[in-house]
Amino acid sequence: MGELSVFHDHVIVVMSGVIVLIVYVMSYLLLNTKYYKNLSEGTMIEMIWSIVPAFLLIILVMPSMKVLYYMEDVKSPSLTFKVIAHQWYWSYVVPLYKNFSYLLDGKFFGGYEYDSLLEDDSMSPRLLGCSSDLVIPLGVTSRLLISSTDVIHSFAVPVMGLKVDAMPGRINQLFVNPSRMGVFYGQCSEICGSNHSFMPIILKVFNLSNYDSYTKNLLMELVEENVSSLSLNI
Ligand SMILES: [Cu+2]
Repeated sequence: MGELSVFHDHVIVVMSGVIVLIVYVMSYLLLNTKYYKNLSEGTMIEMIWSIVPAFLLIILVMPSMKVLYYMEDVKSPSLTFKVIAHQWYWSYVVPLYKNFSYLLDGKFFGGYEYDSLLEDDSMSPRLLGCSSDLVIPLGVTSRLLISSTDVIHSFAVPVMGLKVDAMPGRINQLFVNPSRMGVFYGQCSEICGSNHSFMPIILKVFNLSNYDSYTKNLLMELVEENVSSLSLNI
């Protein structure tokens, strides 16, 4: 997202120069009452108005391609989160404590799965409250695997520069390495049916120690649900 922001500023600077020049030349020509009736060609000015725009396009394309490839680049993630879209809610599978898998009462658990539905809460803006959030750690490269069970949705958290379609039968991936803690809002961004507007996303970034205790709590919940007699000491 930082790279995208820098690219945006770069484009704004170049485009402002172009717009000022074009508006100046156009208004100058419109207001001018004199003309040179024998003028039919001018090699030098034609060279300039061909080469300068081509050069400007190259200046715009180079950083654009850089950001594009950087976004698609496969980093080496420490954690993997699964995001599954449904009509009309999200479900998440998040890694367990210390990114381990656990065998509880003979059942294998590689992650904690839960649903996140629209739910009004006083903290969130209207229609952006969720019954549960996606929590990721600060300063760690995480991978989000995004898919869908019914129709095409789109997982989008604009402030983090995240947006990818959730396609049924297909897995898309996003990488995120947040540089600050906080609560970040998103929504489904592909018209997916009548309740399309009612499947918000809350992405929370915790620092590592809070993230550790959060995943520990998830594991304890899993243990409580699945282990009847055993007492685990974690
Ligand atoms: Cu959707």
